[in-house]
Amino acid sequence: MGLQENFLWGGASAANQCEGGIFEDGRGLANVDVCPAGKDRGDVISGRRKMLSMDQEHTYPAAVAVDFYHHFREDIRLLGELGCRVYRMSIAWTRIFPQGDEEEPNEAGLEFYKEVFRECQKRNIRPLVTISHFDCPIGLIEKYGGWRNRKMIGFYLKLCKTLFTRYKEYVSDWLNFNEINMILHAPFMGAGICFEPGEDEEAVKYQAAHHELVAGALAVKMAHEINPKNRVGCMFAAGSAYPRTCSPEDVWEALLTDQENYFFVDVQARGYYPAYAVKRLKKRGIWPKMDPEDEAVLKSYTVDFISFSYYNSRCIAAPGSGSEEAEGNLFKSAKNPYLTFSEWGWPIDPLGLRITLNQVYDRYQKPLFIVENGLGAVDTPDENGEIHDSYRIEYLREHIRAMKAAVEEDGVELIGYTSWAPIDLISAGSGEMKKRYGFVYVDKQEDGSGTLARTKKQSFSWYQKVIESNGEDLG
Ligand code: BGP
Repeated sequence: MGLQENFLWGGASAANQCEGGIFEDGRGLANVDVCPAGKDRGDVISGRRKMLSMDQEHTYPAAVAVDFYHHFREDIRLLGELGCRVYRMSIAWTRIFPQGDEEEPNEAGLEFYKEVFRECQKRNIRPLVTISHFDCPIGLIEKYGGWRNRKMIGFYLKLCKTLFTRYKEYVSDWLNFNEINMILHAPFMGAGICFEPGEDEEAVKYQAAHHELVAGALAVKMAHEINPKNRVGCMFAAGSAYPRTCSPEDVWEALLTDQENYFFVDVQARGYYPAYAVKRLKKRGIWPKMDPEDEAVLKSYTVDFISFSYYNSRCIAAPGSGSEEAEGNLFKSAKNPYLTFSEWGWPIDPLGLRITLNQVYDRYQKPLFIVENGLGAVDTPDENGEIHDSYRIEYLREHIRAMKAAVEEDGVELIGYTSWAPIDLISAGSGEMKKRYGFVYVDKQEDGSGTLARTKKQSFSWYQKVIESNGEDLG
């Protein structure tokens, strides 16, 4: 019993939340660079306020982030010390193709990631690379409107081809899009979409989703052709929807919420639009425009595994039931009276991870990979500069316990677990620095000050033991 010996323990991050260095070595500007911190962020990431460049009034946390661009050797050494067997990271598209539609890639950008992969190799860490983690060149948004345009498929595949060929000897595990279902909730951040006044937003989102689904399938095809060892997974923001009560109306609403989420994985893992989506999109008059070959492409190139982020479950009440709201990973839902909540109001539900793992595995029967799970909290160093983050240990311990139960007692096939995020970084949802997830504290403060020095938190040695014991010693 226990987890398989080669279980992939590790940590996960995203280029735009840790790298900084956005003007270095020929890198171009991306959607994620121009998402400001503060009150306007919500309107920008949802595509309702068009912001395609930086202004003086706002601050842009991705510009420096935690400066992984200049600290990657130290950071990867720390990951090695933690015992990470895998590092999930992403590529900043605009380091490779600064505008997105160039003929030739930017060699300096390619060199940077090669160095990152070499460093991983030195420490026996296997990279798991997200090709697009909320990342779209501004050049492609200005000229083509982002993923609403079918031409994006070609630009994305060009990026894929460059990555698959250039990094053949370093990388064989890939994710095509981070949290693909976020296109419905944060379409500018997820897909570079800004809405025009009066247009049917749902129609635009599902058209863009279709382009990503086709692009993702063609990426699977290309990855397998270039290197038969390549494995490509999809990635979605998971968290089962619970009905607020056993009233059939609440149960029905919860089912609709799950279907909205699973839609993407249904296509990527099974290879076709599920019946409920066909009916509803057609009835709403927003069935996406497709090319004749799309159906065959989706059918032929399904993903090798399914990965997801899990932060919380959702609690769903029928419209008009007047129940209180709770926050969550870019989704709001009803407040679950049986759970406690993080400082950011996200529900804490470890058993929910076991439930989600079971539901996803029952539905697809493909290997699963938990590629994000963690607790965003304010960490305050004590007078000696130490951080006692027992709340984080508690959160992770209970989630890992639930994960192990899903594997050991329920038979779920699980490849690995990468916690979000081993080293503090910028929050995607809020743009804040003070919402920290790491085992390593970065001295970077909300106002941009700080030395960027890295310090291990209490949770560092705890996670080290977890990995060392392959999840047997949870402290
Ligand atoms: C997911 C993203 C990550 C990460 C995480 C935590 O949606 O894939 O990029 O940021 O959520 O969310 P937040 O940063 O909003 O706390």
